[in-house]
Amino acid sequence: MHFKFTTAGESHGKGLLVVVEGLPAGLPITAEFVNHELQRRMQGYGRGARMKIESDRIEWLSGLRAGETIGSPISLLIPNRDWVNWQEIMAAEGSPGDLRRRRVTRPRPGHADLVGVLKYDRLDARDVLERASARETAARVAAGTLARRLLEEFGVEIGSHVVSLGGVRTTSVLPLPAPLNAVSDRSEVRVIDATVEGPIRDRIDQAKRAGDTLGGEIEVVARGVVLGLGSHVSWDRKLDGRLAGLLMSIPAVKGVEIGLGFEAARRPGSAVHDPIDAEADNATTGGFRRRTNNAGGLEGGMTTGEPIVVRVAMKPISTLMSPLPTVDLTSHQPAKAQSERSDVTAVPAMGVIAEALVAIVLADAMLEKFGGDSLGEMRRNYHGYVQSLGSRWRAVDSSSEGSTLPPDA
Ligand code: EPS
Repeated sequence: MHFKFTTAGESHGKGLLVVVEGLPAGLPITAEFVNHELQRRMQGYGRGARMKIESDRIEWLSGLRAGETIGSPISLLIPNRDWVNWQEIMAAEGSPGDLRRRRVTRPRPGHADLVGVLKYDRLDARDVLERASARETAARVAAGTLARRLLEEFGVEIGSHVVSLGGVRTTSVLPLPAPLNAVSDRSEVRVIDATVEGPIRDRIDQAKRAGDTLGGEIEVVARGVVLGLGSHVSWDRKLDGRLAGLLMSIPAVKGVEIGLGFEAARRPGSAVHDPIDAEADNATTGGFRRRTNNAGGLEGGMTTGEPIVVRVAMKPISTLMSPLPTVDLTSHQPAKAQSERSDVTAVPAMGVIAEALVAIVLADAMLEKFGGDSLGEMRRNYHGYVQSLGSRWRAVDSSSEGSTLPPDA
């Protein structure tokens, strides 16, 4: 079984549609639970006027009865409140007529506009930007929240925080609070280091005045993930690759690091790899623990049972209020790029989106390993695995078979 999902919908169309398949029957979930995550995604200092218009809430279309999944595909709708202002421009049918004069013809450097119109052979960059818009991430957060609900049943907690924004870095606060979001969600820029809150806000204000935009980095931490999700045996089963792939698909994301990430490349092995200790009562790690977690919870493409730690870097949004030079596609003359209402930064929101996508990858790996038709079946599979994790090695210690093994086997 796999967690499969698809999204549809334009930024200023009627709404966003999500279809999720693979969740077992019997998983309790409410619209309120999903709406809470959608609201979290809409927050953050530096967001634009659109977020004052929207109030994202889902409408279930299928897959649920009496508050529980029934095993069939789940579909849901997130209506766009802004649709009322765009009905004419975004009408599904009718002649282009008047729209010809309102075309987007000055592609923004850094945006999908130019490549999209050429590749798809369109005469209006709106046909591209509507789907390239980060509005689509609302749909992914909804899908990811269903995954998060499944993971909760198995004791997994996922949170995130901003580690840098507009070049202002937070100092690391270790150990990280748990649950992480209880602290980061209290901050308008989702930092847990309160001393940088003011400087980051100032940086955003400054960029806004200059008509500029800002990028930054976030960190996602997933705790309580059992050892052994993913696999070392084939490239497409390695969980680090699956995480990086999905996270890199967030609009404007340019980099993903796991654990120490790029810093690991600069250190000797003795300062990178996490020494192993025995910890008999730690069931989800098979009776072991790591003194450090530089690996970010993944070795050989498999979860170690330590927290999964992933950092994601986002470039500044490509819609600038002080637009960059481009070419007008109708005249082929130099022009200023299209400047639409947009955000100064969406880095705090990106953390919420990244959490949702990490949840999707983990739920997918859980379903692959323990999946069943019902939540009860999945639970039995999970607990059976956890109970037997490492048991053969424990038996070796006391059995005669064990004594025949070399001491370092
Ligand atoms: C976006 C532009 C802005 C953002 C939008 C992403 O929207 P608009 O063009 O309507 O002002 O607010 O993000 C969202 C709508 C959202 O829900 O996150 C873009 O061009 O990518």
